[in-house]
Amino acid sequence: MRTLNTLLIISFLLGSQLAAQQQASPQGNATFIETKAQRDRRMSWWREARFGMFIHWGLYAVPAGEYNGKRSDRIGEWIMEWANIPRADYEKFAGQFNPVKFDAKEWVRIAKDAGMKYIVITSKHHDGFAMYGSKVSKYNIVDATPYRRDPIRELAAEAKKQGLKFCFYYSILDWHYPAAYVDAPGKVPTAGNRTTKLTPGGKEEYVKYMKEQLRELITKYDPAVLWFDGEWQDWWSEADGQELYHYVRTLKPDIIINNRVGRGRQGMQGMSKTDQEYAGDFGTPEQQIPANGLPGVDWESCMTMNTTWGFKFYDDKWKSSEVIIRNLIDIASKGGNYLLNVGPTAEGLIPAPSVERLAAVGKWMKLNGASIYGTTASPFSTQLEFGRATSKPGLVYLHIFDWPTDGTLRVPAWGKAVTKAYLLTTPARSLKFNKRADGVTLQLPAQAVDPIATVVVLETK
Ligand code: JFZ
Repeated sequence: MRTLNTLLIISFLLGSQLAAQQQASPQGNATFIETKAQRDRRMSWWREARFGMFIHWGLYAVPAGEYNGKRSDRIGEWIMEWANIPRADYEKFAGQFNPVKFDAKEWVRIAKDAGMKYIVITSKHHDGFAMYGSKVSKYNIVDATPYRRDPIRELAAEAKKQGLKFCFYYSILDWHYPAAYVDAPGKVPTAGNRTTKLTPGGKEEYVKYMKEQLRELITKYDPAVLWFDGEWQDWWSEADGQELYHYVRTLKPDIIINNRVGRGRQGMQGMSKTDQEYAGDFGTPEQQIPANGLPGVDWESCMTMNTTWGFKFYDDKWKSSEVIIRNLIDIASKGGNYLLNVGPTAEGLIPAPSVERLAAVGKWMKLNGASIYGTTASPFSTQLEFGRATSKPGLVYLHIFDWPTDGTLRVPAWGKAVTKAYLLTTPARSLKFNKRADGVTLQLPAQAVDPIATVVVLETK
């Protein structure tokens, strides 16, 4: 009955934006009513974008992976957990957080030049510290740091100015909220932990707090996506997730919300379970790329460039530009988005190795972006031996990772006839091709144009 009432209120509030047809796909929302056409419209910018920047920035950038001389292989933004730091001590990082070198325009330029179409930044991570000027908690960058400014306001304005979508990460797990405590062997009760407990009555109070912060975030900065996290607490249920999903969509009907709002996520693999409908619009594989895409399922792989999300000054295990570019292609060929992370320093700088790699991706995207943006998954039934493929109506893009030594590329059949073939960078020069029973062969130049990935375009009918 409560659900029915809520639905009636929502339908009333949103009027014709919502139709009375329940979405019933694995990614459907048990919580919000819209037609497939409405959902497709809401998701369209995100599906076309294919590539975004994740930014993990918070107080953890101050210790930068070292506490009392102790370092760890663990991720930097979890230092309050792995170094067992009591709340009162962790709070002291706020007094040392003064990112005077932060330059919103430069951050957005770095993302844009890399070919990224959206930015997702941590508004509040597990440590509970708000990176924006929050009125509901003094534990925020304006009120608790010498910086006294709101970098999020500047970043949101700059992203919009430069034509990128601006989005928020928000953690449900909160190590700083007074009602939250840790009950684990060897652990300080106010330190960070994978899971927390809440004092009696604490949950209602905390949910109210989250909702107030989310209202601030949505009304002040107008984010295009809300990327929840930290949902794996035993005090957080799927019903809670659905309710929160509903709340956020009510504040901004066309917003997009990830599946970590509820309990549908299948671990780090990240896709939603299919035994029932779960809250959330897209799956969130973490540090991995699914072996295959799933037709009709929206997903986004988030990945680091080294081995941490939040800045650690000694993490130098950087992925090469080649790996990063091929990951982007691999993900697009499976119908997903790539959310690639940077972890800025406490001074407000994106680390130079990240900037260099993003510039290399941008150089490739400038020439080859047509084979990524607005594409859908590979039309081939098996993975190609030489690389990957994406498609658009009437077009197939082949991404060649391994250049054939004899100059002949063997492409398996996929049920369409090729009418023309050329390299994406030289469309005026056609490539010779031969139709065969089992597909088509193409005559390529002797050398790869780009050893990371050369793109061949096939026009089809
Ligand atoms: C989460 C965060 O914990 C992490 O700090 C980062 O923000 C990443 C993008 O998302 O990663 C996870 C998710 C789940 C678990 C651990 C880390 N888990 O279930 O233990």
